[in-house]
Amino acid sequence: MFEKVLIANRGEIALRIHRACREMGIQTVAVHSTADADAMDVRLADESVCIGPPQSRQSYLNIPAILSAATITGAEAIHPGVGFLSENADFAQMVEEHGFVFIGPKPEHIALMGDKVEAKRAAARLGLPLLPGSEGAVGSEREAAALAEEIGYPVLIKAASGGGGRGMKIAREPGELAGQFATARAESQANFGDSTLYIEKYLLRPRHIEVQVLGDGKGHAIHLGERDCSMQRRHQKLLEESPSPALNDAERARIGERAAEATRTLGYSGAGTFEFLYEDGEFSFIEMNTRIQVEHPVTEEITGIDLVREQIRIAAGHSLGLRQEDVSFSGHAIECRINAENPWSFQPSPGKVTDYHVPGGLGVRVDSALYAGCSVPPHYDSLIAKLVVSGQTRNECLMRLRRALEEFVVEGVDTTIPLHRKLIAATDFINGDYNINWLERFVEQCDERKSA
Ligand code: MV4
Repeated sequence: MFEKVLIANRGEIALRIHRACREMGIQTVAVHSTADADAMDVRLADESVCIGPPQSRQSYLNIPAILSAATITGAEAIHPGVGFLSENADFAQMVEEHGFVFIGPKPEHIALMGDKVEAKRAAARLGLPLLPGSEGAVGSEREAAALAEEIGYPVLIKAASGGGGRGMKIAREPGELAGQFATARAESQANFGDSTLYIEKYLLRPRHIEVQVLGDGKGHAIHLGERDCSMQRRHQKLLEESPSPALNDAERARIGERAAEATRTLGYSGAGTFEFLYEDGEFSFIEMNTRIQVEHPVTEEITGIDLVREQIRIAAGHSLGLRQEDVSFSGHAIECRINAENPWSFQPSPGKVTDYHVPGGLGVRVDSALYAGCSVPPHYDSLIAKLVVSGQTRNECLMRLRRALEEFVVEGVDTTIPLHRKLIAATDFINGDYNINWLERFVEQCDERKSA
């Protein structure tokens, strides 16, 4: 096992990785920008190295500075966390070339899944269900129009280099296709330096359901069930739960087994997530994420498996100790993302946290690097805490979540806590009856929004 790991990230997820390392007896190195010098994740690490000024480009995305920090501290492996360099295949490659271990999948798998056209081709080969659409890239507007007639409107034009909702354009009827195709092409070229596009049938009211997998690259792979991530707005997830209230046990087992099988056939190593849209009882693969995800704790809560520890063990060359039959699913878990932002306008709200009190008790977990008196810098993602609540049933989980949100105190910055309190009281949410469009409409109807 590694003796020392460098954590190439910040905040809540950096602390989460530190915790896994600590329990495994691994020394940690924090890297940080000047804006994060007093952060809790930096304080708790065994060593820390300042790698640059606040701007991400000059610090958390500064590859030479991170590799230098690993060299001078004698770290053996680098964990990229989420965001920043976590899905950068060139970074993973460079880490290995400099003699360190990248705690994540092989660079070729990161690159494969980063190209959404190649990812879909791979998914097709692996036997995963896909939406009707182009096989590979669409070369011209004429080709797109012909294909759209075949699959039927509405269609969605997506960028091969996009993902996570970036670079998508809807054509609702034939008259919209040419314009949307041209716009998608221009925006994709401008944003990603790549104008490759593909098209799919556009689903109007899907749920977003993703399957967590672990592979060891040596022929073993398992799934850890699904997470329902439909509660989102503008591609920012607000709340995630597992199991999904939309699936029955047969659907759950079937999609899990297919994802595990795909992971095994790929020879994938590490943690990964297959994203699906789910509508009318059908799953359709859309993307694969080749990193640990923000919402991984809900899976940990219902399986009891430490996903970051598994990532580290796999990266250190261990075979997956767990077999599918060793994984048991128990109860229900919900994560609320607490962001430092106005809950009605979603405007970021950086600043000094003047008071802080976290909820506790049975089934309540808070992953956060916040403390009373700390600063939330304006330069980064606004996620400041994850409230993860579990219970034996979804109803118990909901009751516990309600009281945990009542206890949570964050003063000095605006947070999404008031929105969570309101949304978990909504009948549709209580009934598990929501899709990816639900939250947008809910927020529009909130009176608080008008005065925000
Ligand atoms: C779609 C779709 C409807 N139909 N594809 C957005 C993020 C990216 N991962 C794929 N996305 C979507 N692809 C087809 N053919 C709707 C979305 C989508 C979405 C998906 C998951 C979670 C939230 C979303 C919000 C808006 C749109």
